[in-house]
Amino acid sequence: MWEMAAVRRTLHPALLWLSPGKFLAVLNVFLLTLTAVRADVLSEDGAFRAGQSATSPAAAVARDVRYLLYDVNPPEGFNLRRDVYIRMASLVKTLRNHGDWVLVLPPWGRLYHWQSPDIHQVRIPWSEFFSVSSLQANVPVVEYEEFIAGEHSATLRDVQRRFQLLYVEQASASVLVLQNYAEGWTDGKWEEKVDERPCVERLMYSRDKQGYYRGWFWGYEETRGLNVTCLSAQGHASILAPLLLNNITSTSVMLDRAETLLHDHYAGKDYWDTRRSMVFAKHLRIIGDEFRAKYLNSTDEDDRTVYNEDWTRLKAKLGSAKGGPYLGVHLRRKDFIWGHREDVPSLKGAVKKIRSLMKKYKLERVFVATDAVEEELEELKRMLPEMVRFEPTWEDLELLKDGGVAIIDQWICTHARYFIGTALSTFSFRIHEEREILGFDPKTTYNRFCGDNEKDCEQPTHWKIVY
Ligand SMILES: Nc1nc2c(ncn2[C@@H]2O[C@H](COP(=O)(O)OP(=O)(O)O)[C@@H](O)[C@H]2O)c(=O)[nH]1
Ligand SMILES: [Mg+2]
Repeated sequence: MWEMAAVRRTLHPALLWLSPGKFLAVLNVFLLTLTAVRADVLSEDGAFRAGQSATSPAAAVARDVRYLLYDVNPPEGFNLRRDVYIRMASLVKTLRNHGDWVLVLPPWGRLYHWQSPDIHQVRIPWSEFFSVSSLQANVPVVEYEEFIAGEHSATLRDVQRRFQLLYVEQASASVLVLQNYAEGWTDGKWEEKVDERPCVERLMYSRDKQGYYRGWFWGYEETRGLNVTCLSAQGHASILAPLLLNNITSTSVMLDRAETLLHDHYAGKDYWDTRRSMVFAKHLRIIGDEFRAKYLNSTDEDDRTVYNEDWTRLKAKLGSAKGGPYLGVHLRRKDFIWGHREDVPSLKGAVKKIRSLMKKYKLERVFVATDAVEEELEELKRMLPEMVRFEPTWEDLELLKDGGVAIIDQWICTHARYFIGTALSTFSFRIHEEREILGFDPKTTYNRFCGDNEKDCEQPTHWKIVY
């Protein structure tokens, strides 16, 4: 890092007096030197001197840091992606037993469900949805923008953007595209394994003229892959550790289709540590809390849901949370009803259940989170006129984005006296976990609607926190 501090100090004045042509030439050499050797420093007079920082211990240390990047199958939604983060955090913890690895947070964007028109929803940093310092208390993470800024000065980065001299070593990774085995399980036997294999699906990366791989890369056009390999993988996330440690030499490695890997230990301590560290961004919690107070007569003191920002200190006793005087409902529609799933109710069936729960728990208010289309929403309002919904104005939506609104919906459902969700929805599952963290009685949490004609309506599983 010292090396770059020196660059930052000297680059700026040196550039000011250079003519554009000369400037570009110098910059070009600068970039090449940085990328190829990274051991050269710019001296006071703007010339290059090689070899200085190669002896600097700080630089040597900095070079030892390795970065794990990942991405998920494009059609997957927000809440499965949150689950994949847990798997990757677990892998990074394993890698950190052998070296200094950092997890790079994949920017949010281009999600299928984020359909609000006219809102720019790509390259969204995690800080818009989560408290990054809370994540960091679990495992070292870095936002993507910080990662590409990395060892390069802000000045240099701006210059690169302006002149489109795009190659940044930091932003290039060996890309490993994970996939299942083409042949499935051999002999019907499950075993954990990883092998380099021909790509099963069409590769979503293509080579450019310079020989680098272009791909989605969260909408960052300057990011490229140095090489792309398909890996068939079957097993828990950490089975990749030996390969990443011993066979891959690039500083940064990206796992695409990371959802292929399973949890190291689902619902174990490490799982829950990571899950608990995924604290929602403060501004979203505040908006949710204000809404609860204003429309649902719900405050943390009355509801015994006092939160601790420091997740490492939040350890609520099971059954201690009371929750606000309202029923929380997550009613997943859209693709869940298009498939005519038999475990999803009709609106009429859902309203009937809602009314019976309100009666049973003596609740006069009901908060409904749903992705229902406008038509269904109108129908729902007709049948359940008293329902309360969080309805952002366009200005709010532009600020919070679809992801922020979804989190606020989840936060409000989390604080309800009683919650009922939709079968197999990861959106509902995340609410279960959040309520578990706050210390709700499991009976008030692990509930789901049944389909109108569903015979065996199995209720969700209670996963207890391991502290
Ligand atoms: N605001 C809001 N968005 C929702 C709700 N239900 C679904 N969505 C949107 O639809 C997406 C559903 O995808 P996903 O997160 O994968 O959950 P799943 O498909 O239900 O397992 C969410 O990420 C939201 O963008 C809801 O109740 N409120
Ligand atoms: Mg989904």
